[in-house]
Amino acid sequence: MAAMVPGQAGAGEARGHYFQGPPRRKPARAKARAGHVPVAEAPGPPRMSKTIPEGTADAEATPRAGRVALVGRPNVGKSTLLNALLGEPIAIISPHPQTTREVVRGILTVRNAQCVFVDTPGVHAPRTRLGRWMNEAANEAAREADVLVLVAEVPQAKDSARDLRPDPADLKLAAELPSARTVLCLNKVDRIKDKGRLLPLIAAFSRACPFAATVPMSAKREQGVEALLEEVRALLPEQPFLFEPDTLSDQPVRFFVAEFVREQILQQTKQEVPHGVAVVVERFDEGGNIVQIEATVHVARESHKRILVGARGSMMKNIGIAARQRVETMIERRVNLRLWVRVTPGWMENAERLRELGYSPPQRGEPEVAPDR
Ligand SMILES: Nc1nc2c(ncn2[C@@H]2O[C@H](COP(=O)(O)OP(=O)(O)OP(=O)(O)O)[C@@H](O)[C@H]2O)c(=O)[nH]1
Ligand SMILES: [Mg+2]
Repeated sequence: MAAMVPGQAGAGEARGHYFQGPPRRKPARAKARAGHVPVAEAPGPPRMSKTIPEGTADAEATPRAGRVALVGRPNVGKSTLLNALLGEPIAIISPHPQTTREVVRGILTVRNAQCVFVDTPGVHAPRTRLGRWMNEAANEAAREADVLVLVAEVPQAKDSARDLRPDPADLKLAAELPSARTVLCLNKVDRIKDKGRLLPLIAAFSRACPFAATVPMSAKREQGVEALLEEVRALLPEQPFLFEPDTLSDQPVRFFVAEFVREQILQQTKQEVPHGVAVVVERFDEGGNIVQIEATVHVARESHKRILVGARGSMMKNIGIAARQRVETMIERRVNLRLWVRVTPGWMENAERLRELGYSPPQRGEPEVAPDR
């Protein structure tokens, strides 16, 4: 079955650009699917897709489909959850808060249900224009969603005698969401040995908000993923699929390339450097045997550039190697990735610079006063 490229006329003509992808890896998708996973590349903005084997659709049942926003505070594990749900590591993850800056869409079609998961930036008290745009991107995704998953983390248990309590910021967020369509995902349950300690925490959450369901889970260990999928599926509206069933994401490969470079910077640098970095893919040429990619890494300060480049370019070299490997795994082709570092002072505050670096302004305009979260 040929992989379709969503939203593009004459996708079949792009057949020569489809590649064999890596074998499936993770549980939710793996249980539903068998065989190989082609990743598609097409002319114009490249996009990705996967193939579902024939015969998995339930012809009798009415299809369900919808947008499912994963929302929550920074660092609670939303992107880890997206990857666990999809069985593919498309979203970048790091121990730093505010890793995700723009929404990442990942599509999972299992039998007669299609979830268009939308991973969102963590809702936080913003200190820059970029931060305000990030919050608004999360709000917008929540407004447009059919189903919401509020991701909260089990708090670190310092005192084992005390009841675990919800973070007040989680309760504030919960109060703003449509509870009948919201599932609470209590992530990082692997942090506590005695699972009985979850009960008062769940009770406190339910007193504050009548969620449609609550699912304790560990996205990192891929525990509870199926249970969450079942709850989400039950809340999806009955309607035809929004994308071809074999679509993994409708975002272009270029977007993921920039994200994978940023992920390596987040992992290999410290303190304020990773937060001041933006990556723009300048060239994506897949015409030859090797895909040629060039990208510019923008940093806010000269001192950050020195750290990022490292002694005789060693830091950038390591970042480039790791990011290239990640891209090669995704598109199953050999890649030549060239990176440049450029100082672009104040890019996080300047709306024009932000647009140039690929960030989208809020659709409803910027709030006059930054939300206090
Ligand atoms: N112990 C534990 N850690 C987890 C779990 N899920 C995610 N993490 C870790 O939590 C950190 C943040 O994960 P992310 O998925 O980047 O969190 P996020 O909510 O997307 O963060 P932002 O993009 O900043 O909003 C990473 O270090 C993850 O490895 C889990 O189930 N258990
Ligand atoms: Mg994230």
